[in-house]
Amino acid sequence: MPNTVLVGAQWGDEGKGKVTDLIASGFDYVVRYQGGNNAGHTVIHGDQKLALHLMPSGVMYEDAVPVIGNGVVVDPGVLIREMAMLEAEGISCKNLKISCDAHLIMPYHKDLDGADEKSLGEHKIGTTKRGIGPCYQDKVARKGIRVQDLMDEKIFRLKVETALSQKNPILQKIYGLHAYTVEEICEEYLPFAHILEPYMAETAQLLNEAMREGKSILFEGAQGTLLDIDHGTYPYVTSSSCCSGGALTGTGVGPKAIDRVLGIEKAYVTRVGGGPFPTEQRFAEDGGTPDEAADGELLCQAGHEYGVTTGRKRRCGWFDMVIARYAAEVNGLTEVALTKMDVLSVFDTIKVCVAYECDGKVYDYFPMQQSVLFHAKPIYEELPGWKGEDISQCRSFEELPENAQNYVKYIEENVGVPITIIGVGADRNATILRP
Ligand code: 2SA
Ligand code: GDP
Ligand code: MG
Repeated sequence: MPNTVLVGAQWGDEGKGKVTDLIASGFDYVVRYQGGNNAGHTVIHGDQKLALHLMPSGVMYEDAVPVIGNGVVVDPGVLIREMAMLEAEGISCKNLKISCDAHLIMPYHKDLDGADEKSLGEHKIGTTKRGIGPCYQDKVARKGIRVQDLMDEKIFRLKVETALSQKNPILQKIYGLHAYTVEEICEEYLPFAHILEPYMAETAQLLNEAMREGKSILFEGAQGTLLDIDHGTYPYVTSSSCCSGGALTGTGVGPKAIDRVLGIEKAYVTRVGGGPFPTEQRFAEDGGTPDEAADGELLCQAGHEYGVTTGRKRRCGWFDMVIARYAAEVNGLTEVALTKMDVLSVFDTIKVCVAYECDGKVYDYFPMQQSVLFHAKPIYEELPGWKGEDISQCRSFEELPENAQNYVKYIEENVGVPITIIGVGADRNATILRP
């Protein structure tokens, strides 16, 4: 199998969990390289949906080794609970490897995430409040506490003490929140060490050794291109490198390791949290016009667009070719999986944004200035739909209604990357493979 990076090409929730699960059986290792338990990746197990937050979606196959790379931020309590949930479902986590260099999400990170958001008022980012941003802040500031620190009680205590000397005044004096004692944190975190120690590994070495032995790796991205700290709609982004480049820094493999970059795109677009979204069909409660609200609500209900981690209603809109082309470039996409095509069966006609208009200027490329993106008016092409046709049983491209085939071809031609996988339902097998 070619070593593959699987990356979200929009604002996350494109169906990465399903596609990872679909292709994971062919790989020896499935590796998460960034983000933390802000992610919510849905996989179907038997007749129920499982939400994975930290565990790579490859855990569903016993032969694929799931790896949490150094670029991930780990909330150890959440990870242990997730492992217990999976074991209770009969899914073994015994092969899991956790990078010793991954950073730990500490209790004060979660408090600070909530407090920072509150202080931003209407300009808030709309984070998942899982402590992701504050944990990455400490990593970059060289004040983080890592998974390996759990292995030595003396070092762990010392690091917590140093961290608290800086965090407690902020928590208490600026935000009026609880100040932690070293003992309190050690009591909660040190027991995690005994549970997690068997899984801790030098994962960069492990993966490089595996590649020398001819083993294959699937790198599972979380969130999406437009949420990337560098390439996304900053500051309305997450704090990690979601794009394909993050797969290298977040695991410790070199660029020559990557053979294939698979971008996951929904057949429409969703976003959860704040920030610009040119093709958004705003809900009535968000000030949308009746037409917009009707389309937004239809997408949301037909697509069950609610956050897997927080339960928030996702903002919905039409497919955006400008961001699709941008994602193809910044990730170096070699293939695309187009998911949730079945959801579009509720529309007579389907709009696709081909460019933006702002102050009399037309942009067919991702605009340089964020303010343009905020004020951009989408220029749409309207394509005929396949309303009322149930495409969820289609298993070959030729079985799709002609207008659905044309929709796929239209996106493929305009983005310039082959669409090799088409999602027609949430199940693993509700998929069309296009060799
Ligand atoms: P954070 O918590 O610091 O990463 O939030 C920063 C922004 O990143 C967005 N973000 C996400 N967007 C889509 N899906 C995500 N995962 C969950 C899901 C989200 C949920 O699968 O549905 O349940 O709400 C995810 N994680 C982070 C976030 O909304 C902010 O805009
Ligand atoms: P991820 O974060 O990219 O893994 O995506 P999420 O799991 O947050 O959200 C995707 C949702 O769409 C999940 O509920 C999936 O079960 C579902 N899903 C994935 N692919 C398809 C598809 O092709 N059709 C339909 N109807 N649902 C899908
Ligand atoms: Mg998700």
